[in-house]
Amino acid sequence: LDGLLKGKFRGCMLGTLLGDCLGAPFEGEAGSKVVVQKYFEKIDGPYKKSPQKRYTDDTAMMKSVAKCLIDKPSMDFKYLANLFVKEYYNEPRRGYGANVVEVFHKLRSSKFEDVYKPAREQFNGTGSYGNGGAMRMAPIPLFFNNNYEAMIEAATNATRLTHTHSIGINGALLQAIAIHQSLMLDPHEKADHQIYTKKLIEKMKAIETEDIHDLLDHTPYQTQLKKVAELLNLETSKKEISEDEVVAALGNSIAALHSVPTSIYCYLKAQNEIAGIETDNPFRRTIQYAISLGGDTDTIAAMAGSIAGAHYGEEFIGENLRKHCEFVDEIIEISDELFKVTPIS
Ligand code: R7I
Ligand code: MG
Ligand code: MG
Ligand code: MG
Repeated sequence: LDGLLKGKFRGCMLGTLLGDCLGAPFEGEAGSKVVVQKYFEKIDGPYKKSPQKRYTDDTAMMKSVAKCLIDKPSMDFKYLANLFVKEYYNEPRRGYGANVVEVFHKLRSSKFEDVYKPAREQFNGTGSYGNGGAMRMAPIPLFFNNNYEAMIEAATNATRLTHTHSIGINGALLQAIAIHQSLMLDPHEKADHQIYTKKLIEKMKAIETEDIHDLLDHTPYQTQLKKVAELLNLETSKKEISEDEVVAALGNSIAALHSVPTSIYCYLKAQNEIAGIETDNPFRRTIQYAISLGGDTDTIAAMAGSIAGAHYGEEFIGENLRKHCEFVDEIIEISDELFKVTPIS
């Protein structure tokens, strides 16, 4: 059982890395199943040496979250803010969100006096609703897999360092909850998408309680999740849903509300065959399909990949895909260190 969980840790962390690296070349493009199928045929075909795909801010920040848990298992958010800033100034050209860099500048110049203040000041005080909190979530549901309440609290605070808009925070919480749910599943069995989405909606009901005054819908994630469930139900009754329809219904942007539910949809849909995606492997199918939707491809593939990786575990992640990405061995090492410090009941 220990080995199973260790493999799921690796699968989840590699899911972020591989989705990020393989999705990054398509960020901001219109989706295309045909183009992305050809791309994956090359990557997953007979190995030809080629420059490895580089990871972006998604993995850079996820790595800091993992390091924080490894170094300070009781979670020290000032330390985490330091790690984010150090990482950014070391390698600023990793494709960070346009506005979040302002937070890093302010954190540094204020000497980390109040680590939550710079994020609160973003966008004239509303805070960012970008998916930057959600994209780096993976280590938190892994470490707190035994303690749901502690997971929610840590995920909230880790997000608030850069994102304070309730959409930004609740998107990160939904991502953590999805990983947490998938971690509990048997790698060789499919998740029942009706039960899976119903559970997510129930948990979001407990989270989307405060009125969000600047929004017409006060339970936006529950609304999105109901759409996810509807799309999957339509597919069960044999109706094919096009990528355009998915994007129109759920979105594919850098807004957390229009990317986290999309990632969950990608993962659940890719449990089964998808026309135009030629692979038997559900992990590859998840990230390939996510990238086919276009838009924020690195992040949607990274988030879908980490949920899928938490379900299937490392053994479903093929050698070919790994060879084309930088930092694979390092992520495995970090994942194993995280596993070592994780409290097991
Ligand atoms: O959320 P964040 O870390 O960006 C993550 C994304 C991922 O796709 C990464 O791969 C990377 O490419 O960036 O960074 P932020 O700068 O906080 O938010 C990203 C963008 O979302 C901002 O630059 C804005 O365009 C938009 N945005 C908002 N726009 C208006 N009002 C986020 N919050 C707001 C808002 O409140
Ligand atoms: Mg990125
Ligand atoms: Mg608000
Ligand atoms: Mg992105």
